[in-house]
Formats: sequence, C-alpha cells, structure tokens
Amino acid sequence: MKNLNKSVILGLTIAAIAGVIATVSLEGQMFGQTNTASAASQKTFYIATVHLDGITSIYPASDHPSEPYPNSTLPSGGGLVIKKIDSMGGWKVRQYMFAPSVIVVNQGDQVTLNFVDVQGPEHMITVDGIAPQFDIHRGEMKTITFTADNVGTIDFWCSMHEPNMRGEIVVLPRIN
Ligand SMILES: [Cu+2]
Repeated sequence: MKNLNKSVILGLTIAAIAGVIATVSLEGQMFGQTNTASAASQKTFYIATVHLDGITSIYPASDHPSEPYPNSTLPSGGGLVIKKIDSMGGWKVRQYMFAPSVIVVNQGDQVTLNFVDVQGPEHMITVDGIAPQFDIHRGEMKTITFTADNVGTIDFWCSMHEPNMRGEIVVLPRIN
C-alpha cells in the first residue's frame, strides 16, 4: 500500500512537471517564439458556381401577387439576366455567383481551391496572378493550389458572367 502511494505521488509529480513544460511550450508559441513557418496551415475550400433565380409571373396566383415585367436594364456581361416572358406570363431574373465568394486565409498558408461547376453549363474562371483563365463544365471540379505569400486580396472571376460573378481571397497577416 505504501509503495502504491509512493508511485501515485511520483506519477502525479511527473504529470505536474509535464504540465508546466507543456504550458511553457504553449506560451512560447503564443508569443511567436517558435518557427513561424511551422504554424502555416493547409486550407482547402470548395467553391461552387451557382445561380439565384427569381421566378414570378405577370398574373396573380392564389399564393402570390402578380409582378409586372421589369422596365429596366441590368448590366451587360451575362452575369445578370432577365429571361423573356413566356406564353404563360411567367418570367425570371437570374444572378450567377460563386459560393462562397469570400475566402479568408493567413499569409503563408497552403491554399487549395476546388472550383465545382454546380449550375451553368460552362464558366471561364481566372484567379488573378495565380491561375490563368480556365474553363469548367457542369459536374467538373478544377483544383488550384498556391501559397498565400502576400498580405492583401486576390480577385477571382468568371469572364462569361460579368460584372458580378466575382470573388475575393483575403490574405490576413499571420498572428502567432
Ligand atoms: Cu460563370
């Protein structure tokens, strides 16, 4: 029994010392005393191509009021479209976009962007300074990898759906 107690006390003492060492090590990391390069992480994102559709009719329905066909012009470029009124009086407005459209990483991170074409038969995507224009078709995934070397922003866009199918990668300073 005595021996058991001694070994328990010894075990607790070792655990306490290990705890102190672990705490010191953690504080070292918090105050940036360790190698900052080792703190960079791998970040992976899936960015879908999507479109929002507002669907309505010039005629009232039991659960929806009538909506007149709009007498306005949206920017050209393909990203914002008003479909012609159909024979039943229905019409719709469409907006193409990336989801998500804002990506946040830290300087030094290894970044993987997986672009997935979910909606729209084709898109032509550029990631500024990272990937020259590439096309993607529905059901395809194209992967871009890079290291976020500089603090700032990196734009990406689809040239088939201007001016609004755009996104931004925000590279924040690394805080260790
Ligand atoms: Cu597009």
